[in-house]
Amino acid sequence: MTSTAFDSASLAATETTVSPALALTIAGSEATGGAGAQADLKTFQELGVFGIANLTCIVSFDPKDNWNHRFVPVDQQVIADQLEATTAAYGAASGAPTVLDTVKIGMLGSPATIATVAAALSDGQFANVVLDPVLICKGQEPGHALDTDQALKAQVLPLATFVTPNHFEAESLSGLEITDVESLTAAAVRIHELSGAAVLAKGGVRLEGPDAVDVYYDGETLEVLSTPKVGDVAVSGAGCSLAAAVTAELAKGATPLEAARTAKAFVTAGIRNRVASGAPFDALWQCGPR
Ligand code: PXL
Repeated sequence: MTSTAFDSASLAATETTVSPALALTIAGSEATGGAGAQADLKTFQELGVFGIANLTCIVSFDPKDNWNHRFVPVDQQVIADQLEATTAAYGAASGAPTVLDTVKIGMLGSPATIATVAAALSDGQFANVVLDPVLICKGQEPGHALDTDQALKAQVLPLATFVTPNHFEAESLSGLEITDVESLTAAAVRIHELSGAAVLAKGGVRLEGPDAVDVYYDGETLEVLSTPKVGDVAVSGAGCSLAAAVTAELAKGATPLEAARTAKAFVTAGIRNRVASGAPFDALWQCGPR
């Protein structure tokens, strides 16, 4: 006989009329469940938000090739179909009791996908557009990656209301070298000037010192968010989960600064409770805060 955590009789008797906040992630699938849409949905669920995922690509790490990414794009029409279905079900004209107005953008992976997604975002249906500017994918062909980076900067960055670049992405988007909190701050200010968005620039384990330092800047408020580092190695899914937690909090009505603070605490707890595997990196576990 199998046992479950739930009592099926009392579950069947439970009914709720609460209409939860909604959030969409437009992201890639990462097959092992650490990053990508899987991390986003787990984060949304953990933070009490009804999660929706529209997939842009499927990434399978290759254990025979140093765990590099094998990247397969989803057909453009299929991406457009997912966006159409989601908008019809939850968009402003859908008649849904709670309207979907918050989206997270994760890995897009190709100029074609960037054009498809930018077109869907440009009608202004989303009040909150959280961009995790995933620029490089291990194992991607460099020429292709450069085209993708340029398209992301030109077409999606201007639509974002909140951006969460990591160390590498913040250097690439700002054109500045980042070696310490001061240069991370300068990069956050520059990316705000370029995009108009609130920026949470992540130093993570990349900056020296005992603390994992991120810088928040929205044009008015500058805040350095700092927590003691949990180990010195980056954990898979930390960036995705941080941006997803920001997204979930914005969907529930938090201010951008409140969302950044909650997301930092959520990810720190998830890193403390990380999951090990046969891969050479651990994965963040979203149930950490429980
Ligand atoms: O963590 C960045 C990321 C985002 N999205 C997908 C990924 C990865 C990294 O592996 O595979 C789909």
